[in-house]
Amino acid sequence: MSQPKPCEKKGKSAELRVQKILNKIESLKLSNAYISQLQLPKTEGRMKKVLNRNPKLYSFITVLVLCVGMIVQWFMKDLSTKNCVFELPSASKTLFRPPEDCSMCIGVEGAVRLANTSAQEFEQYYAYNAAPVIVTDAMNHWKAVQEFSFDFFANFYRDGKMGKRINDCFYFAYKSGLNSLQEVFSMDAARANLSGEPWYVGWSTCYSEETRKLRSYYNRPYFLPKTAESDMVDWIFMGGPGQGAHMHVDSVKHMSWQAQVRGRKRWELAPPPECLYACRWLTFTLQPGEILVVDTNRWYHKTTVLPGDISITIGAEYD
Ligand SMILES: O=C(O)CCC(=O)C(=O)O
Repeated sequence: MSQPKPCEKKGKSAELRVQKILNKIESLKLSNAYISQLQLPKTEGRMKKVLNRNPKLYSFITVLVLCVGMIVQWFMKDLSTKNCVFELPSASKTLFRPPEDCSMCIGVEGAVRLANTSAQEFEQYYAYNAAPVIVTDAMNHWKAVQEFSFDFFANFYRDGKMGKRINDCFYFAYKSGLNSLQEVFSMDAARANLSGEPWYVGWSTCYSEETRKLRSYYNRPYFLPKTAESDMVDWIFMGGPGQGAHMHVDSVKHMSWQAQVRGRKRWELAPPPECLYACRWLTFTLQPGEILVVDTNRWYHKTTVLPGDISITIGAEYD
């Protein structure tokens, strides 16, 4: 057997000393809380000596501690206004999406148009199916059809207390260059009336009070399954011809309905990349008064507002 090296000897004696201390603690029956409060002056002193001898190490540790402190503070500030500490970039969500079963889109040739359906029929054939469906008669008697306009939302957010808090939730600027709802509702009249620089934006409601107030202008679509529930979050997309959402896939929780309150919008649905050879690319136009039901978590989608009126869409998820 070979002789133990000096460092091995040191290791052994340290181990023995630790074991002795542990035995002593055991015999004294000290509580963990008491032990954790004990000072370790020798270790502290040694640490100070090491740091005094290495000013570079000392500066590095100081900078590190400062940085960690700043990051923690930033996260804590973020926590108070957002639901999540980490928001993954949307591209990474798309990259790590599990592959789809292409039976979701094989044989789907376009969006089916329906009217005079029932919640029962809709649930049985359409509500949880990946094929897109357009219901043409579900917006009768909605006040939103007469009332919704750029000015309606400007007044809703500008004057109400929601205006000050609205940026806490989701907002999509697309190519508008408008970085917040405040900026949207501060644009000049010519741009707002679609005679200036084109724009298109989207946002979600943030607060129950805001959603409740908006919902007094539209109803839960009559065809949704009786048991289906929606969160207190609605989505609004608004903007002018030639504009829209770029091709993307969502990572929301559920299926959604999207009501075309004003204007006309072309939808392009692309199958997930792994199904490109098995499924068709779909294109259809949503007319004012029509509601689209589509699984935006599975179909990649892109929208373009068609010439004419401003496009205003309201939508929500349902389970
Ligand atoms: O309505 C639009 O223009 C975009 C809708 C959309 O991208 C979505 O619901 O994920």
